[in-house]
Amino acid sequence: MAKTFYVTTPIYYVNDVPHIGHAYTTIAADVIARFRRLSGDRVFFLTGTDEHGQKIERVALASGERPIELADRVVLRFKGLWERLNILNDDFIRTTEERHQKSVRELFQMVFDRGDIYLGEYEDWYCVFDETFLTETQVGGERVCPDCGRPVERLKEESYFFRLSRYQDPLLEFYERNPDFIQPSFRRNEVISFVKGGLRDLSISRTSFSWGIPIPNNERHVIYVWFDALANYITAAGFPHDMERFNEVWPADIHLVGKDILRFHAIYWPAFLMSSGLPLPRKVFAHGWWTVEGEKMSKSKGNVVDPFAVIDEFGADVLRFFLLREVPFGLDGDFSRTALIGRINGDLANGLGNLVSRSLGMIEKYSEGRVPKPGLPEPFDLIVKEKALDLVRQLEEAMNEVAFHKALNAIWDFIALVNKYVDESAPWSLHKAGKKERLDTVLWVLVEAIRIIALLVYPFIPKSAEEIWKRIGILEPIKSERIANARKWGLINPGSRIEKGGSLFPRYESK
Ligand code: ME8
Repeated sequence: MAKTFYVTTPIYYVNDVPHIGHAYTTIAADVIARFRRLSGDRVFFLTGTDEHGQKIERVALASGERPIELADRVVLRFKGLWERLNILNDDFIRTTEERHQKSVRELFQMVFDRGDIYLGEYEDWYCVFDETFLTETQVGGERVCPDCGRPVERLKEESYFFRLSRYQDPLLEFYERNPDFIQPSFRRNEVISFVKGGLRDLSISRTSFSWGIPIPNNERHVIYVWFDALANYITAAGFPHDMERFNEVWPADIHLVGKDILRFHAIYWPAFLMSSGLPLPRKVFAHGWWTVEGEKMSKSKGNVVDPFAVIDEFGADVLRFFLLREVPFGLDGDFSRTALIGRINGDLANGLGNLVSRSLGMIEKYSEGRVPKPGLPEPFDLIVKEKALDLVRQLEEAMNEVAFHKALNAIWDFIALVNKYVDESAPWSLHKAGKKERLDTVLWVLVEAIRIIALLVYPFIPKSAEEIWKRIGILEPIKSERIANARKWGLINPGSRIEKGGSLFPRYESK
């Protein structure tokens, strides 16, 4: 039996409510998961929340709550957002759950038994916001975090260390043998040169606060929040409570992360796993960073985009579509109202929406609302057919590269072609001229093309795809359809009743 396809998002910190950056990663994972399910794979799609650590403890304290109260409150915001975005995750992990605490202690013990953990003293810098240890050189004279720019703190405390230095060569060999492990490739090069620059042993426990998982046999220490957090990926797969399932699900096929946390996933995580003897994930894909109207998103600037507000105004599918269509996956992008409205009016309203509404409108008008029976095809019909059948191949290729933008480009090129087919075939003139058989053929080709489009856009804009599916008269739910049927031409049944319906994607005025 084929292995379950396992896709993950980062687990998000509960110190803050979700914004479009978090939505981005989770939407991308959902698209992969839906695409895989359509392709017939068994899928395990995991997301969740990262609830321990000094940052969470401090933020809770500042708001007069216990850390778990803060977590219990914020986790609802994340779960609520995933529901509104139609995210179909198979599990949701919270690091405060018992199954996870057990898993972290077990992993720690395995690494310890391997001789990779020793007690020492940490004396250097720490960024609480990024929960990351930093050296003198990294913080510079200004004493700020090179990643987030916030002031860092001086630490001097007893600490357990992980012998990361021991894994420098094994990691380099692993990257060499698995050239696709880190994607995109320019990120891979960054990681490799970082590792070649030398790896210091990593502090993996803290004593100066208590909100975390205590170290087995030395409860004064809590386990470093990144060691804790990364282990979520194996916990949810069944480690160590259900090893049969674990062996079926693990390793992860893809960890999706933002570029900010690639180092943790591409260096620390594989090193912990190598040490414990567990298999390594197959791929870590780091996507880019969103700015807003050209500026870095930040609370102090007050420009953080609330995904709930975007969904209220434009709908979940629009947000899903925009984030994956606007920017090549892997590169940075800019979120702006103008760009968003441009995509809605252009791609969604004029492109897909218009194609569906005019095609179904003509069937209503010229064919009594039923899919007609086609006659013999003409050359342009055959071009549409050929392009439609080639689309699945292009989509699969793009999805294998995790290139959502390429997938959407291919689909929207096809939509443009079919819109052109409508213009050139001019069904209204065929009707006027009484060319019934030709008219029927054109209308049939249109429904067939729309069927394939609906299936292929389903992972990206599931609600709209479902709606189109219903309107073209297919009774079985789209989610139980298989992508293989997008490789077949002629599946739509003449005689099916279509439903024109209202506008799928209303146009917006850009202010
Ligand atoms: O780092 N643009 O959690 P986090 C794009 N708990 N993506 C963004 C973004 C932006 N402006 N801002 C955030 C953590 N993200 C850890 C992860 S995993 C074992 C532990 C996304 O709440 C992006 O995926 O800070 C980034 O990696 C993640 O949110 C960071 O979320």
